Amino acid sequence: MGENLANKILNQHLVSYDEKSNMMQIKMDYTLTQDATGTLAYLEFMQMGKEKVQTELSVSYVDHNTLQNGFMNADDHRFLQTVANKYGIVFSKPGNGICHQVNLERFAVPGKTMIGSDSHTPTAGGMGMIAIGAGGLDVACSMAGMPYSIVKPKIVGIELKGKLKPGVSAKDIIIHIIRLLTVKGGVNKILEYYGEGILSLSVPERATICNMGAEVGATTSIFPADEKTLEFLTLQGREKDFKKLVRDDDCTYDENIVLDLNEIEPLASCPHSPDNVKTIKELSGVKVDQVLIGSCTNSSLSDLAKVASILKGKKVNKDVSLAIAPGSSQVLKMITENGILSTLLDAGARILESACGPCIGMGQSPKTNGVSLRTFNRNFYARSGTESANVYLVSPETAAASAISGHISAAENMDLNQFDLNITYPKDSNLLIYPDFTGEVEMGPNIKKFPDLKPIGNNFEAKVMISLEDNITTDHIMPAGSKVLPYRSNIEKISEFVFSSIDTEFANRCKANGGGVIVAKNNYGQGSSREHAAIAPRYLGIRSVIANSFARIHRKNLINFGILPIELGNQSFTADLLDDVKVSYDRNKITIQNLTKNIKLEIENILSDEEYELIECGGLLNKIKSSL
Ligand code: MIC
Ligand code: SF4
Repeated sequence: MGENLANKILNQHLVSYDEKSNMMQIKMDYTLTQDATGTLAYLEFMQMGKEKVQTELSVSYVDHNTLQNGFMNADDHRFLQTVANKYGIVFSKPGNGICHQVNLERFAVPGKTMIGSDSHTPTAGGMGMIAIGAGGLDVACSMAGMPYSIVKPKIVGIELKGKLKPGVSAKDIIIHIIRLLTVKGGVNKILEYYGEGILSLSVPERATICNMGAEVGATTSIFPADEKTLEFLTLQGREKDFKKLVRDDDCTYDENIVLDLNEIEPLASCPHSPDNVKTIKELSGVKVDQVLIGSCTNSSLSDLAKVASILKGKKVNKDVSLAIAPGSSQVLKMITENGILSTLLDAGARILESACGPCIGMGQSPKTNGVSLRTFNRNFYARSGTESANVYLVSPETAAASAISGHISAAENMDLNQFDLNITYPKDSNLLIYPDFTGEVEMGPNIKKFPDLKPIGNNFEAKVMISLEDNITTDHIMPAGSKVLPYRSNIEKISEFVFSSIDTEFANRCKANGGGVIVAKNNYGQGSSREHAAIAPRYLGIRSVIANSFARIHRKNLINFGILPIELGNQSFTADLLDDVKVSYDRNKITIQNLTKNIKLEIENILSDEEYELIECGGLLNKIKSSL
């Protein structure tokens, strides 16, 4: 029997597989970091005693914290650049673009594996890579040459049939899939796309689909490397990087989904979750205050060409603010040369820097109760910076059509191909710096020593510090935005903001009680890979999170920093029953006792041997340091 594509690449990179725990260790060829997670990742890497990175390629991008208000972010950027130069990492300066977009343009190669300290690392699946998002410490370990452990994923085959109708886009395909699977439906799964329908999707469109596989919690998503891939690489002057990579025709999948592209309608993810989906028809008439086009999901040249085709000769509605962030300096240069930029400006658009910007709450917060349409990938509560705002995720086509009409509208009967994209792509950027392995690492005052985290112990009594619902995101746990992001390399300071958007007293309560435990329901920790959502609670004394289920990356981050994730599964003993608890655990079982209600629950300890050992040591960094 033949192999599917995901398993082909995984098997070529397999270091070991343990049947008992169902964990596989994978060799990672490439690593990616961005500045908001990179500072910690490199501080961690520097404790591992290596003279240089052990990967084929490691790239450090600056794209999140580009607002330099005060010295903090500039200190971080300088630290990142000097680390990169010393240890052999390519450095992408601020302004060069969003990591996932630049990676596609300059570095992604079919068949390679990549781990990145950003949950949208799977974007590179659009180029036929197995690219996985992880916490910074896991990326640091890969840079030090260690393999990466994942639960052996189930491979879901998604067959695309037919062709999209005009005005419907790759974004609508993935929003449709998110509606089918929900925000937790992809955990420990790889989504593999195939079928005649993929032949009409370009690499940037495939990348949009893989990017938002993160929104169902998937380990990653992948498309084959075929003639469309060669077309993209040729335009980039990288045809030598092409390698045909497809599934065997007689392969099978663990699960199957079939989608007819002709039947997909323009869709929107409504506030405040990507899986809260409605059709644009159902939403027509909703008045719009702001339209934002950009982010690692939809900021490619072809996205902006469609937007400009719709805006050509038209005016942005007087009550709408339209802002556009081209995904990279390459995209910006190209839209400057082929008339797209002047079309956008003539219509009344604001142009933003090539960076994450408003997607991570760096500016452009909507007005009070504002309606904001965004081509981004996350509309979690308060992520935009305005708690009362309503954020909808839509395609670039819908965004542009709505910017003109002033209310949510689909792009019907519009010619989307008014710009020639077969132009010469700039190959080199002065914003990419290649390392010469010299110099010393510069650590400005914003870079603080990594705190010592003690093991939690096998028996402890603790108070419940917060009790939460389903689908708590890492944006709830550790908010981002322009006020908090500058402290990503300062754990003491950033810990003051844990849960601050939903519970301003959380940090103080933890301090007053010497920490405690967190209880929650399903899919705790969905969204971003930020390990700060584990380190900062641990710093505040959180010992365990007791939940029905966890999102993949966050569960690993908790273990990496010595917090015990207790997974209740479908137990009817829900989190609500807990207040003061006593927790004890050994290799086989975990006992939770409610001290005030005299209830006791015993559950199997499902941690793997490796995970159990990490909890006992107080986390992965402690383990690595003790073995040096
Ligand atoms: C995000 O989109 O939430 C981020 C910001 O890119 C994060 C990383 C971070 O928090 O720094 C992610 O997706 O992993
Ligand atoms: Fe940046 Fe937004 Fe993409 Fe995260 S989702 S990498 S913040 S553009």
